[in-house]
Amino acid sequence: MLEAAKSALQKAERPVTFSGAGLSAESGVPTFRTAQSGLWAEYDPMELASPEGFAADPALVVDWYNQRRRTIAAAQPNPAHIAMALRNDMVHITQNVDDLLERAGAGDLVHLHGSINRDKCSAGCGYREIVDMADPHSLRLCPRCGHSMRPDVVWFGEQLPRVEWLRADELAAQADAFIVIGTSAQVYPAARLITTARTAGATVIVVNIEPDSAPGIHLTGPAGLIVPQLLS
Ligand code: BV8
Repeated sequence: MLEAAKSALQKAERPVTFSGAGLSAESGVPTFRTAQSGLWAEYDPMELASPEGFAADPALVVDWYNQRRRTIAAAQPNPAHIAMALRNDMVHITQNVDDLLERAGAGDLVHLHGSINRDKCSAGCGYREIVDMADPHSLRLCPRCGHSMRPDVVWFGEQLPRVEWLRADELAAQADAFIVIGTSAQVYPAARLITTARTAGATVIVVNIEPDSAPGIHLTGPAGLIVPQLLS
């Protein structure tokens, strides 16, 4: 399977990667759905990553993001991030909000669900700020308009950023190789990109620790081991 995938990639002129939480798992960043450990065990991430959750308890949601920020700040890009960063002939679409691909040196990135290393005004006045991930602010007010600041990520029930979504949809429709790395493909509309690419005739290559029956070339195993073999 690896040889078939490598040969398809060699022929590809418009290869695109599409990644999820499994890409960062080996860096020690918990995947979105792993049971929340310790303090957060009793909370549902789907609740916390939502406007309703933030409205109900903004300080709790900010603390949850800040714990994730500290984990990401202490993490290092793994060999999969580094192998992807070296392939600057590829565009990397990611559902991940961490900055590990940037820290690995990746150039052309499309963050569909925003970035956890930024805060924005919750009232939409446009104010944004880069966050010190190792020592993030607790809940605070927007210096421009006085409303609460919030993480600059896309919550459940929120629209994806228009420019990024349109670009990702276009890339998936034109890709001739679409490499799906570490995602359960449960969240829409992001997951729809896989169908878009497949329908448009791309070779879909799936890298996941779990076997999968969807059409495509499946490379089952950890991204940190397989992605460098695939992309080198
Ligand atoms: C929207 C940022 C329009 C925040 C995230 C019913 C049916 C269908 C859709 C819906 C529905 N009800 C509601 C919806 C829409 C909803 C949705 O899709 N819900 C799902 C859960 C059913 N979508 C939305 O709300 C989206 N917006 O639809 O807007 C709209 C607007 C207004 C009103 C109506 C409609 C917005 C979704 C964005 C949510 N934000 N992240 C934050 O991070 O805090 S989603 C978040 O979860 C991630 O970004 C990612 O997208 C998702 C997690 O998925 P994965 O990345 O795949 O991670 P997961 O843990 O699931 O899987 C890990 C995978 O890796 C596994 O397969 C595992 O086997 C593998 N793996 C693990 N380790 C490794 C590995 N693989 C390789 N190597 C390893 N080492």
